[in-house]
Amino acid sequence: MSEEIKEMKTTGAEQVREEMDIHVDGSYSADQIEVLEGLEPVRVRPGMYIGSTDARGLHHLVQEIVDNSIDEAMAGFCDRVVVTLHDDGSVSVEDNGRGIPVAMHAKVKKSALEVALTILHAGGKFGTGGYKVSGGLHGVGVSVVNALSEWLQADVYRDGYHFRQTYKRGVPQTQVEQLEQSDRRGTVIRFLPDAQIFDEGTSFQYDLLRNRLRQLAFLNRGLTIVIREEHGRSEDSFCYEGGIISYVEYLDRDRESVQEAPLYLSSVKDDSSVEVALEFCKEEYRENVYSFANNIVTAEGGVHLVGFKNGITRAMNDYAREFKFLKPTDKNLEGEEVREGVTAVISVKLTNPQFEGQTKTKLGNAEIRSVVENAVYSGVQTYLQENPAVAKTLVDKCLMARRAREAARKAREQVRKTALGSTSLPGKLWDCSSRDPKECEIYLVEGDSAGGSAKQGRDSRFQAILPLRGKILNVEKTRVDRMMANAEINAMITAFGAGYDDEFDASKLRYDRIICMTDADVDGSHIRTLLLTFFFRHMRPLIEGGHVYIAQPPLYKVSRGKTDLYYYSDEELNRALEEQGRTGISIQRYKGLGEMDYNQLWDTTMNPETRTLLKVTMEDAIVADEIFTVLMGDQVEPRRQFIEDNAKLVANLDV
Ligand code: 0RA
Repeated sequence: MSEEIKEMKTTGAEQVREEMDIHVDGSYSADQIEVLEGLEPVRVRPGMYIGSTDARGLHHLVQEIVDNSIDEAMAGFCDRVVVTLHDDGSVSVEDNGRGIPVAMHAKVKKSALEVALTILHAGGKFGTGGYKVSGGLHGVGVSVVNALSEWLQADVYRDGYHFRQTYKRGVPQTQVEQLEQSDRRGTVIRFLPDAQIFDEGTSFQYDLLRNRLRQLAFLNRGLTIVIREEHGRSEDSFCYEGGIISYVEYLDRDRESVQEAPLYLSSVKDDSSVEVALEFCKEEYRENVYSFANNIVTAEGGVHLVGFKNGITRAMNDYAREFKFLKPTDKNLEGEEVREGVTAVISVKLTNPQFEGQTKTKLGNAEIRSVVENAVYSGVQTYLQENPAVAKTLVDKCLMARRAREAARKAREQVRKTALGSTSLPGKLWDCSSRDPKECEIYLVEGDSAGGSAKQGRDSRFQAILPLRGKILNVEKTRVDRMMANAEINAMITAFGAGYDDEFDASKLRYDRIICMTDADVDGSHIRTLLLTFFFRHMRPLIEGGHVYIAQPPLYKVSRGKTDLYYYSDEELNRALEEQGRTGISIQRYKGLGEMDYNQLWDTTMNPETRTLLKVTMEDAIVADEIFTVLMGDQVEPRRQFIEDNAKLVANLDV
C-alpha cells in the first residue's frame, strides 16, 4: 500500500502540475475546479471505473474502501476493520492502521489525504499499478468512491491528532482540519453514494456485504472484520486464526470429510506467497475448488489453479502406481477423477499480479504455477505416505469415480443419439417461428394449465413455451446418468440446443433468454430453485452469460369499476390502497399463474413492453454454491437454519 500511495502522489502531482499551468490562479475556488475536472471522467462514465451503476457497482464502492484497509492489514499495520451501515444510508469503513498520511505535499501544496481522495490515479488497468491489484474492477482508488458519493468524510487519527476533511461529489468542502488531540490511530472513511449515479437505488444489502467480508476474513488469517448496522439488530464479527483451513472447514460444514482435518500447504518464493488448504469429502462427487489472487476471486482460474491440479493428480498417480492400486496396463487417473469430492482453497499473494481472460479474473504470472504445483505435489505425497488408511480410501474413491464417469459417458452418448443427435424437438415444446436466436426467448412454465394460457397469450413469432410438469429432478443429489433419464431435464437440453456440462456451447443456444415462470408460492419457488440448480451445475455459462431470467407475475389484481390494476408485492398493494382508499374495489390474490387468463398473462408478465424480468446473475459463484449446497443437500437442519438466516437472499436468488 505504501508503494501505491507513493505512486499516487507522483501521478497526482503531475496531473495537478499540468492543470496548474492552465489555471494560473491558485486560489481555493480555482482548486475546486481543478479537482472537479480531475474526477469528472468518473462521474461521466462511472461504469468504466466500477463496472456498472447497478446494485453490483454500488457494493463495489464498499469493496474499494475495504480493500485499502486490508492492504494496510497485509502490510502488517492493522488488525481490525469495521464496516457500519448507518441509518442515513451512508457506510463507513474504519481501520486501526497507520492512518492515511495528512502531511502537505511540497510541490502540490495539498495534503496527501486530499491527493488520495481527489485525484484519479493510474491504478489497475489504467496504468502500471503498484502493490495494489486490478482484479478487473479492483484497485481504482478511493478517489473514485469520492467522486461517486453525494458526500464523503475522511477521518484520520495519527501523529497525536484527529484530522478531518469532507467532500461533496468529490469536491473538498474544507481544508484538512486538525481537530482534537487523540492517541488513536487509523482511518475512517464514511460516504453516501450519489443517487444521481446509481440507478437501482443506493441501499446496501447487508447479506451481500457480510458474505464478502467473511470471505476476506478467511483469506487474511487473524484479521478481525466486523459488519454492523448502526442501530440495527445485525452485527457479525469474523476472525479466523485458521485462515483458509477454517475456510475449507466452513465450506464443508455440511459434508463429511475423509480426513481428520484439511491438509494445509504453503510456500514462499521471492515476494510471492502461496497457501493451499484441501480435503476430500465422502458422498460428494463435485469438486469445490476456489482460487484467489491478492484476495480477489479468480473466477477464470489461471496458473495457480493449473499448478494445484497438476500437483494433486501427479501425487495421487505416483502413489497409486507405487502401491499397485493401478495395474501396469491401467491408464493414469485423470484429474477429474482425482478431484471428485475435493474442497480446496488456493490463495496466492504476489506483488505484481497479471490478470487475464475475458473478465480479467485469470491469473497469468507463469512463475507461480510451479510454486503451487511443487507445494501441492510434495504435500499430498507426504500425506498419503504417512496416512496409508486414508490413502487407500482416496485411491478407491478415484477408481470409483472412474467407473461412474464411464457409465455417465455411455448415458450421454445414448442421449445424444436419441435426442440431441436427431433434430426433433421435445413434443410438448411450443416453439416460436423466428430462427434468429438473438430475438427468441423460451418460457419455462410450471404446469400444463399455465402452459396453456402462456401458449395462447404469447407472441408466437419470438416466444416459445415449454411446460414443465411436476417437480424437476433435484440434480444436486443425482449423477449425470440418472439425471439424463429425467424427461423435464431432457426436454430443456433438447429445446435449448446447446448441450450440457463440458460440451455446453452457448453459441448454439436457440434462445437468447431463458425465462422461468413459476407460481408465486412455495412450490413455485422450489421449482425455480431446482431449475437454477440445474443451470448452475450443468449449464453454468447460461447464467454467466446473463441468459437466465425470472418472470415476475403479479400477486394481486385490484378492480375498480372497469379498470384493473396489478400489483407485484404486498408493499406495492398496501401503498396503492393507502393512496387510493379501499372503497368500491375488489382485490384478487393470484395463487397461481393458472388463475390468469391469457390476456392478463400477456399484459402483466409476458409483454416485453410492460413486463419486468429479473436477470439471474452470478455475482458470486461461491455464495450461489453455498445456497445450492445447503438448500438442496441432504441435511434438513442446516437447510432450515440457512433459510431462516438468509430469507432475503433466498427470496431473490439472483445474488
Ligand atoms: C500509505 C502510507 C501510510 C498509510 C497508508 C497508506 C494507509 C492508507 C489507508 C487507506 C485506508 N486505510 C489506510 N491506512 C493507511 C502511512 C505511512 C507512514 O505512516 O509512514
